[in-house]
Amino acid sequence: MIALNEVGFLPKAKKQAVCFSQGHYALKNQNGDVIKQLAATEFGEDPLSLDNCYCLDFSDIDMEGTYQIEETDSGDKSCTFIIGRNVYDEVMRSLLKSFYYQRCGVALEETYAGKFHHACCHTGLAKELYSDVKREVSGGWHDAGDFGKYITPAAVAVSHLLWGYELFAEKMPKEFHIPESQNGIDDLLNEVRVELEWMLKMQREDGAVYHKLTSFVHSDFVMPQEDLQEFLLFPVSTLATADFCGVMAQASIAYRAVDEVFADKMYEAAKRAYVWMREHEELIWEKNPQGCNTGEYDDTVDVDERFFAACELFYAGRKRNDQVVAETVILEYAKKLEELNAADVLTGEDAGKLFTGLGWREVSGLGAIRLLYEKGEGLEEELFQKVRTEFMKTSDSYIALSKENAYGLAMSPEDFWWGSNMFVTNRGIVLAFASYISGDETYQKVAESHLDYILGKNALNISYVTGAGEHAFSHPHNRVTEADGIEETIPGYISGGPNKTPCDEKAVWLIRKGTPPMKCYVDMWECYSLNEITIYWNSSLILMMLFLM
Ligand code: G3I
Ligand code: 9MR
Ligand code: ZN
Repeated sequence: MIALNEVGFLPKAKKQAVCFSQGHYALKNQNGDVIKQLAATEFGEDPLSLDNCYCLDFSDIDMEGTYQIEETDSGDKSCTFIIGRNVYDEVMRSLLKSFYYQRCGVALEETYAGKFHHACCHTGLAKELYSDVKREVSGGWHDAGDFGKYITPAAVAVSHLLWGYELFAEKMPKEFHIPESQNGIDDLLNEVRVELEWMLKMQREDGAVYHKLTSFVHSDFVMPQEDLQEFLLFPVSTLATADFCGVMAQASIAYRAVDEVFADKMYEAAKRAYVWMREHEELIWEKNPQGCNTGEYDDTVDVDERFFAACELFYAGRKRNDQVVAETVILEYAKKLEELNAADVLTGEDAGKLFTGLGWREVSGLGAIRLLYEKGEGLEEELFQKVRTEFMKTSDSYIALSKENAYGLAMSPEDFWWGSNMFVTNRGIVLAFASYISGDETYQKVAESHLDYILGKNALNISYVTGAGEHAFSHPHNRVTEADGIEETIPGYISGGPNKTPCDEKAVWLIRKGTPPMKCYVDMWECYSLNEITIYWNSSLILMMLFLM
């Protein structure tokens, strides 16, 4: 087995493969001509896979073309792959298009969805969980392989995508064949608006935002239009309200140039959320009631969400000469985060780190990216330097960590939780952004390994993106792909990936105790704790790729 990025490499990128014996390796072109003999460097036992690994490097080859690596004694071959400037264009397009396939409350027409078209779903009024209040809250994207819609992951997905647009609009396809295409606005903004419009409906008149909108229990594996359960509005939370504030402020910046009315509407919504958030400084969030099994997005620390909200609204306000957030508020939350970190209270991505969380539970990194991108303008130099120092410190620790395994990943064996692929892509973003602000390419080079891993350079020799690469996974835990009766899987979805503590019935049964973290995965649709898809895993991969393209 020779594991590498099955889609291929940009000419300028680092190019490496992992193999499992000393052997004799040759890089061959399409005609079978040997382009280069590759020496295998022994790494030793890799702590993430427990395999004895060897590394091959052919970074110096930058000629565009189709290639393959062969072990000449055994005839063992890698996938064929491409070196080319446009090598990721198609994957990027399909990753972006996936959000269209997640749309709720509308029919997916054949013109845009092709064979994956389906009728309109989830259009009834939703009822507040503990009252008879009903609201019209249709629209947006299904969160994942389930049909629920949750504010905190939605905010994170939108934020990733808008950063992609703010930093790299020119690298994104202008159109990806959705109903709004050719309306004069880039499709990224068209598609993201679908989610933003839904989020706006989720805000109460007093500014607070409902935590989620789901049925009481997950539906069976049916098409969305066949799920006729009532959607419920779950109690407002400070987590959802702060995240909403942050992302609406951010979006008010991104949409200003194309639709001022919409931008103003979001800005005002962000302000109302902010006022409510400041009036409720204690965490408000409820666990699922007994019997309810839809996503909890459980989080008992809302300080990072508040930090994100404050950073975005501060800069959105500055851009329109309207100061709502006092500089001291950002400082206040930054200090609280430091205290929590010192007390070891932060979990998940943020555990032991500061200002780098980019997942549904930890969003301090979203606030930090804004603050660093704006070079701390208008803030005390000390605050800016603190955030920058912590951000770079974590990036340095990621470089050190990446040297400990054969795959060059900023991952430790402990990091392979449910959704480990997002840990990989979020860390890739942190590294790439460290290069972006420091001008030091070293971080970016390490980030490249993270893309390689997702696209096939891993112990299972599998690409975690549907439709991308020879060994792409194809049985996601996704109600639509299972229920549509179509053989082909919708392309452009990243899997949650290996999970050393799986908890769905099938995976618990299949993954034997002691399996190395990187191998705790099977491509089976039943395994939601290994193989589901979500909007925020897709958005994270998109943002990471844009940095690297
Ligand atoms: O990172 C922490 C670690 O610090 C801690 O020590 C450890 C102890 O349990 O937990 C780790 O957190 C894990 C977390 O994912 C990491 O992001 C949790 O164990 C794990 O349970 C959690 O899984 C989440 C899962 O829901 C269950 O809550 C996934 O991240 C999250 O993506 C997933 O989201 C689901 C929704 O509920 C419903 N819709 C589909 C979606 C995707 O599967
Ligand atoms: O299918 C559901 C998946 O989308 C969620 O991530 C997961 C956690 O909320 O729950 C899955 O639904 C399972 C339910 O929790 C328990 N019974 C089996 C369901 C999947 O077949
Ligand atoms: Zn729906």
